[in-house]
Amino acid sequence: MRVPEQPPARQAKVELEPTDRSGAELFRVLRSDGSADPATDPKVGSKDLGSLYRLMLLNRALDERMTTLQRQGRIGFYIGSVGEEASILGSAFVMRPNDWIFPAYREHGATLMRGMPLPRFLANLFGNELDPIRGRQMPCHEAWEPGHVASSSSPLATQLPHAVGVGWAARLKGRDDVALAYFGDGATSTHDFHTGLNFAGVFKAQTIFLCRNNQWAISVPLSAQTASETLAIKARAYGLPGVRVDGNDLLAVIAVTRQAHERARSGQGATLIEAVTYRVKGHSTSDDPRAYRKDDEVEPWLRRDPLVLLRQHLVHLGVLTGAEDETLRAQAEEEIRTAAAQVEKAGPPALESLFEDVFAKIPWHLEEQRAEALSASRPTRLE
Ligand SMILES: Cc1ncc(C[n+]2csc(CCOP(=O)(O)OP(=O)(O)O)c2C)c(N)n1
Ligand SMILES: [Mg+2]
Repeated sequence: MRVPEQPPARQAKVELEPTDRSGAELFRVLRSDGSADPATDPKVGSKDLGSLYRLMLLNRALDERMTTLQRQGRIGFYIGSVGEEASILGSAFVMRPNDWIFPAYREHGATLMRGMPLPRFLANLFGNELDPIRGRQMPCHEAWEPGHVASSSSPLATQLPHAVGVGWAARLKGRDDVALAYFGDGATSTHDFHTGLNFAGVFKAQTIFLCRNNQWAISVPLSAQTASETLAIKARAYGLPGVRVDGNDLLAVIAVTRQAHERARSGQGATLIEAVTYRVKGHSTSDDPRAYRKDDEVEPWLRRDPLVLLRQHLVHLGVLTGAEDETLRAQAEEEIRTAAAQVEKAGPPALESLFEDVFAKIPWHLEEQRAEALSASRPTRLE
């Protein structure tokens, strides 16, 4: 049976109170000449701005290199964040070491910022013997407990109730820890989005909901995802503030996340931030967006690339020259290339490891299978 084509949903217009920031207007700091609006500038020092720019370059180089390795058949899968780096790095930058991060699956930049060593991250992609979980987790699904980064979440929005639990526990214990949960526009259509925001509203959980509205949920455009005027406006129904920010403007993301962080840590409760951005590449290396969208939709977003906007700002401040920029780019690419080449050299997990890590005492039938697998007639490595 052919399903009749639906007209795209109409975004309903709602009258907002003057102080509300969940309407269509975007909160911005960076201006077109590269300067920061003094009225909204979060005043991040140039040393921190430099570190953020270097990490953004590293994140971009990582995405590019891993996509190439996947195309060459050297890793199985990759999912990146090209174009969305400012919303990820800007918000993670505000978090303190005692705070917690609950990623979806594109927030590798945040995980690296929280101190996960690059080789350890890469080992998950190769799933080789350097990977502590020996290739059993999906590639690109890192976790970094020492940096308070929970395991990446493939099932959409299941991380929201987890982040609310941590944010609520902090409140009950009288601590000022904050939990930041990342998710996409598509995840706002799930029951866990509702459960998470509702619970956070009622119990004033110390949680920040960071929605990366990158306009697409694989092949589903935002217009088919919701009839709501914005995503931020959904916060109102849960009794939370909603803020709509330019997700490609690093400084704007930092400014609004700081306010949400201050609100959460001082016991005033959660905030929903809608970071308006764009998924420049396919959903993952398993997707070809040319099947469902036109290139001319992408083009205007390339001019608002978060890397370009931040570079313009650094040049405007006089802390970055074109030559220095070239050097930093080359360094980022080299760092990724060297680390990946090193990690790739490791062998696959030992065949024996198939039988480990599930039972404290291996049951008799697995003992038998292990003995058979390890017998001389069999290969001793997983290929
Ligand atoms: C509960 C659930 N439903 C469906 C899927 C399949 N799925 C994986 S990613 C994705 C799209 C998610 O889009 P969005 O939330 O906008 O995040 P983005 O990938 O754009 O960052 C879907 C539908 C899933 N992983 N989990
Ligand atoms: Mg999306």
